[in-house]
Amino acid sequence: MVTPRRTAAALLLAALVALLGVVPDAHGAIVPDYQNSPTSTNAFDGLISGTDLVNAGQPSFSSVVSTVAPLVFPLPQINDGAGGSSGAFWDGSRLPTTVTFTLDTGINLGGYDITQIRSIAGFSGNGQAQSNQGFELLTRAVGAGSFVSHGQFDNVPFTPGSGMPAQASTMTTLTDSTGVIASGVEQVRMVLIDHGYSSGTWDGSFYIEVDIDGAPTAAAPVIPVSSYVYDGSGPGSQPSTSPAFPDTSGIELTDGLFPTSTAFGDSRWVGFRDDPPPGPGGISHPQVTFDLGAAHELDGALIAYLHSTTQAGGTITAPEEVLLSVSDDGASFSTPVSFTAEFDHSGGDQVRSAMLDLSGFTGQYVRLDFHNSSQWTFLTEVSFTGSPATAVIPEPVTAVLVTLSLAGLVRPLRRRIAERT
Ligand SMILES: [Ca+2]
Ligand SMILES: [Ca+2]
Repeated sequence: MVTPRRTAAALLLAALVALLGVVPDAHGAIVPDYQNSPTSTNAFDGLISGTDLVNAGQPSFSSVVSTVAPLVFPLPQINDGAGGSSGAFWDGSRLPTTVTFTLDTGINLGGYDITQIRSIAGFSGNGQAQSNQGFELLTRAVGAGSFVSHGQFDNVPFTPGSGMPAQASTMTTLTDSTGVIASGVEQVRMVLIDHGYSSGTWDGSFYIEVDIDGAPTAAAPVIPVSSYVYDGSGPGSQPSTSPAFPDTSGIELTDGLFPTSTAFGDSRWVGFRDDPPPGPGGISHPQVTFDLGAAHELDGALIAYLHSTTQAGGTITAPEEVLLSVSDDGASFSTPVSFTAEFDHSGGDQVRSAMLDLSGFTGQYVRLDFHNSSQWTFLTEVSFTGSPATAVIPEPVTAVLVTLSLAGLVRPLRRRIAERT
């Protein structure tokens, strides 16, 4: 069955919120630390990191963009590891603006655990007003369609005025009570606010540097596959491989071995084609069902395939669609879910991997139904990540529910019993 993970727990938590006014907070609480110097632009420059996740040149950094371009002092200086006047400046007419850092998820497919975010602002001349800073922090996890807000953090100690010192700086450091602000993160977004002193030369904020610290999110464990079959029970699906490119011993898809080249003749490829070939508008349509040995809460699937434009007349291509369904008993399968965007049809000859997001799927059996309008589909590896299915209700919640049931349910029942007697 397709059972959204923790649905029962979520419902119970919602009930608790309604009953007790408890606000569940899966990620703990952000711990902000606000500091400032009323006398120095460079008070915090010594803390600037040149090796944080978003520092220019780090392999974990992909890009930074802003919805409104800074004035004179350009955006790339916000993550260049340098202090002094190396920063990005938005005057009041350019605020609010949204700055989005994108982390590289080509290597670290699971995204990053964000442990600390530090923003340093400061300037000389009219430094105090432009050292004030404030932003809303948001993050987006790999595969998530939207951002999650973690709150707004204002560090606005200075009131502009004629007596303002020429130099000043502020530093906002955000950590989390759990140690991790967010997990599986692909993008970090800061909506920089206008702190309100927008008259004349006192307006805007000068951001010297933003450092984002963390580490790659640990990948979910790979689930050992007990066995798999080419069952061919789907409409038009094929019950076996092509005799020319067989699955030797029936283990080639899960033996962890990849072809050493893109040549389709490599024995580590398992090939499928429409039969009899070449069928007009033919399909290459294998269907494979994997037995994971026991029920698992799935996290993801990796499917390694061949895409070739130069061999066999360009008839070996990425699948156009994979339908995925799960089952607890190997007989009754869930309604198939379609994956298309994960398969790359661009460019030339490559061994490619598609990563399917399977969060929310639970089952012992996973069925993949490949659709391909090309003559051939070539596969080499399929693997799944996740963990054994367990009870989903956390202990503390269970304990509270027991208390609630005693207080809220048992007593009325006793009362009704008492009223009847
Ligand atoms: Ca940096
Ligand atoms: Ca800088």
